[in-house]
Amino acid sequence: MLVGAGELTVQRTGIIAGSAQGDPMNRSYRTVAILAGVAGFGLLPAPPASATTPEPSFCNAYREIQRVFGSSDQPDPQALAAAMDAADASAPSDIAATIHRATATVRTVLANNFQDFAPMEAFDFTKATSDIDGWAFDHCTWPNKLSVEAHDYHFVGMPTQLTAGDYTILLTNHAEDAHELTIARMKAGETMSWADLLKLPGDQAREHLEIVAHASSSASGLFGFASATLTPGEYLVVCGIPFGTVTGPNGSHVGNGPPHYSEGMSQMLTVVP
Ligand SMILES: [Cu+2]
Repeated sequence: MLVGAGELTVQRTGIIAGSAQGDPMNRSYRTVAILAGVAGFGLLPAPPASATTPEPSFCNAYREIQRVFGSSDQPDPQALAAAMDAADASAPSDIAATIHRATATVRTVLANNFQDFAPMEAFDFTKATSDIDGWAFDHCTWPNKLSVEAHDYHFVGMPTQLTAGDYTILLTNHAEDAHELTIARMKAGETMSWADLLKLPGDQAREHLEIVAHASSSASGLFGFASATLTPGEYLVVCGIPFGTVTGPNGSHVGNGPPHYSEGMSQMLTVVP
């Protein structure tokens, strides 16, 4: 979840962010969404089996942070603050320092009413959130965990059919480019075909979609995290990051190419009862 300035821009230029241009509140939302699980902290060493058993309250708080930033348009600052308080209070010892560092960073942005995102635009923050994502995915006893890889330019490990329910998804970047995993379905009443939708630029495609879940993994080795409640229906799993987009400790660059899905980084997902 941490994201450098570039990552923030990546979020805004991905398919999920196509409608966010110029909207400061939406910008803040995307930033925190990243914190909440998008671009992971990558390469957290796998804790030994005897590592601290996470308090269920931490896992619940973490999911609440995910929920606050999930698919709604506007996160609730009070709900976010409360969830971070709960996460801090229940932080397991072996990841506590990273959790406290990340929440402190977000609080500085909340305190200035999302006017200054600089604290959350450092790659260190992106790395920290990635570490938390990976740790939580490994240790929390959530149902229906899915581990999906992002490659240039396709997903590996994303099922094409799932049973309806709650899912936790960890996206790991195995590529050089920044990637995202967005699960979306057509808005009610849409008649456009999926094939036609995938011919559209990201900002136009986004207008036809209801985003159900989103994870972003901004650089090789980093994690992205998403939780989703999937009801029966047909979904698109897609990456809308523009070609040429990279994020890293030495700087970030947002590409001006077409979205990754134009080269096949998408698949369908059928959710059955
Ligand atoms: Cu991609």
